[in-house]
Amino acid sequence: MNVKQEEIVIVGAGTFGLSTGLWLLRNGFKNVTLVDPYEVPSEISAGYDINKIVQSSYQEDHCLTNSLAIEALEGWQTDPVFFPHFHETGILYSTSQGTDSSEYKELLDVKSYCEKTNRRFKCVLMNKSDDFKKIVPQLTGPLKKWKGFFQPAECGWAHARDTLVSAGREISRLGGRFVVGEVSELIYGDSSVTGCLLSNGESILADKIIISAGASSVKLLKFQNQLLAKCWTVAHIKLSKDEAKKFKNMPVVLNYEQGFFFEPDPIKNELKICNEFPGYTNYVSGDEPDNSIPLYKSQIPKAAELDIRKLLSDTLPEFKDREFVETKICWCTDTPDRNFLICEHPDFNSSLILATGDSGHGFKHMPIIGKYIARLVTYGPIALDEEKRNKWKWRPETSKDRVQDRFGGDGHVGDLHDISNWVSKVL
Ligand code: FSA
Repeated sequence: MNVKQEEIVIVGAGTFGLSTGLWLLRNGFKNVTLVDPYEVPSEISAGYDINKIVQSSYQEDHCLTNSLAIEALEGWQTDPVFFPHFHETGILYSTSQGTDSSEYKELLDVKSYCEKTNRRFKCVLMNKSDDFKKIVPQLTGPLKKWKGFFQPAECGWAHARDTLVSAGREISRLGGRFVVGEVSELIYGDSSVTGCLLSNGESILADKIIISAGASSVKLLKFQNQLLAKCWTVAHIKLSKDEAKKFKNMPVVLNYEQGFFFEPDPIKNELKICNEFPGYTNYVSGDEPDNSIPLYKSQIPKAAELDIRKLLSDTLPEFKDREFVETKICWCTDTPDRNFLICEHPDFNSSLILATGDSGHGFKHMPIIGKYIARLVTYGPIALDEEKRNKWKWRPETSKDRVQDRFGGDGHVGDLHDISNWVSKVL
């Protein structure tokens, strides 16, 4: 059968799933079905959010992330599905940890990589709080010990939820089908996966199944500890119309160890703030990575509230006591080395494709990641260049050497079971 006539089922209609559906249909596939427990925009997708950072420079040794992010940037700037949702505000990178810290070293590495890649702008180094205030006058707090740099263009933020909606619409327009349902298990044939079973008892048959269920991927399959589901914390405060006006087009303010925030969204005037820390797991049995399962909650730990208010005191003190109108935890899934897991599963003769392991930096790649997943579905791993093939391959042998690779908090990954004090939004 012509591969483009095959029945393709995509499990998970979030960032990777929608991008995959979009690119399969753009490439001429005729029978593409996306299954998710929720309609687009799926409220359990990490992309179900007002903003996500769109970065286009990393440290030089993250070269695959760098080249992909630059390619994705073009998608954010030119692809009609994506560009209406991109805000090229620039990003202010910062740390308060002093010039000997690993945070500062990373920041300088990012800056020098950015400068080396011949962009159409100049980065600005900032050594004291007044330097920051010149560029972002909205920052009225003490910015204690802040140092950093400003990348004025080719980066910013995307309206994440609207991007999911936009991709979903285009998929429908191109003939893709959405099924609202929870996949409870995969259906196995002799040496292939032949479909999936939904929790309502229905089944969907497929020639190929793509698992793009993000942190929930571990519910469907053993990943031999390659994936570790972890969550981070999000809060919103509401600004008045007049307050919000002052923030229009403000760059993303990103402090490596304290967290980040964005200009308020133009409809609800809500400003999203996240504190930075190494994340929380939710181990349901034992503490092997395969056993950390997402738990969705519209609350955040008290410790996260304190860190978010501390960031506000340091940057926007007038809002440090403003009530939260939204609190939630957002799930990602880390591979041991933070490269994605985009490959054929080794045991099922090309019928099972994995497109997961976002590692906390998936969203910005949404305009282009599906292009590579679609190539893998169409032609097999040979269609990926060697670097992608190696970095994204099935690699359980790496699961013993996990990089932690996050700043902030107490430097350790916590577990949700140890949290007794939770904070809710005001109703
Ligand atoms: O552009 C970026 O890579 C920002 S990722 C945002 C974030 O909250 C991380 O700061 C956090 O450490 C985790 O990876 C989830 O995503």
